[in-house]
Amino acid sequence: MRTKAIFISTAAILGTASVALSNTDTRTVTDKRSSIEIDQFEADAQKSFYRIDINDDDKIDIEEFAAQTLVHAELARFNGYVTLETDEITYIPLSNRPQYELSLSERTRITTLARREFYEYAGDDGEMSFYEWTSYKLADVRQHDRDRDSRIEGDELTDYARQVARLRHSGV
Ligand SMILES: [Ca+2]
Ligand SMILES: [Ca+2]
Repeated sequence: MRTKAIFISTAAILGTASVALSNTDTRTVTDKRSSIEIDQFEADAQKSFYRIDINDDDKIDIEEFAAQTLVHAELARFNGYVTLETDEITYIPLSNRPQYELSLSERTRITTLARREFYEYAGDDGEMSFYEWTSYKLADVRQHDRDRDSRIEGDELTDYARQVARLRHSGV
């Protein structure tokens, strides 16, 4: 059951990603001066909710959450960048393209940490509402806004991309 849920989520999220990649309205954030406003991350979080809610019950459960965490980490490593879907598609490159194939132990580490993270935001009902999901995503983004200027730029962007790819700071 669990394997099936993850498989379905992977297919759905990858399906959307390939649509995103064929979109011509794109930009890539490549240099230190480039920045993304936190509002843009919020738009991305809102759009992604419906993709991640595979069974369309307007909640993200722990399996959907763990699956999206793993899929986004794999996609970021495979592509060498993180995709942000706002009015346009924005690519945030990883500083060094990592080895994308995840070992079994790394997959286990990522999903175990994701499950733990899930309950911090899901509340007592053990499910994430639309609001809880966007709050979780924005809290994650704000952690990277070290100078508190409501923009993610330079090293903040790189660190954000590494976080989505679930790379450890020591590098992989
Ligand atoms: Ca759901
Ligand atoms: Ca900032």
